[in-house]
Amino acid sequence: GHAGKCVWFTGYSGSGKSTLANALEVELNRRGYHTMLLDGDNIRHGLCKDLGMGEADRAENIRRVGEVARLFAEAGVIVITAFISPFRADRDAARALFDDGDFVEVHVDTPLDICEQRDPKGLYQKAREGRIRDFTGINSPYEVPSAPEASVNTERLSQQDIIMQLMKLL
Ligand code: GGZ
Repeated sequence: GHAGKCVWFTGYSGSGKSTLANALEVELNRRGYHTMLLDGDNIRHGLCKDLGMGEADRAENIRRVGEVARLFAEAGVIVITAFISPFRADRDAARALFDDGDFVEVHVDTPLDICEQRDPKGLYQKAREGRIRDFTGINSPYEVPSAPEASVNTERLSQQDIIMQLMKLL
């Protein structure tokens, strides 16, 4: 199929990736598009349950997500992914699986201090207390995308504005 694409959200834990990914999926479905949302809930508990949060395991997680995304896209589905995907090389390897224009990288550019204030799962606090190793932004790096198709600021724009911005890209 040739309508397939991948919309790849990247950003810190608590940045709003999953919320935006869900809202984008709802909007695409409303317009009649067939979509597949890949996130930690359906990937890290199944296909990638053997993987942890060290750098090599994250690379493997993202590699598998990229390959699954490509398979769905080949079947004509619009795939939306929501993973921190902190390493540029891993995101670029996923991008390389797609034709030009079919991989739309979206940096959810919520500042770390805001993500840490939100702390919806209490993970930042745990990480600060030294109870989680390799926590992105605290003791594991996040490499900011150098040329994302979109960079969205969840503090300044409403969710609806962001979704409209992304729809124009697709
Ligand atoms: C970052 C972690 C960690 C560590 C568990 N670092 O906000 P969440 O909770 O629901 O999403 C985060 C998720 C990160 O998994 P990803 O598959 O997106 O990561 S990657 O793309 O880097 O492979 C967070 C939770 O798991 N979590 N431990 N150490 N986030």
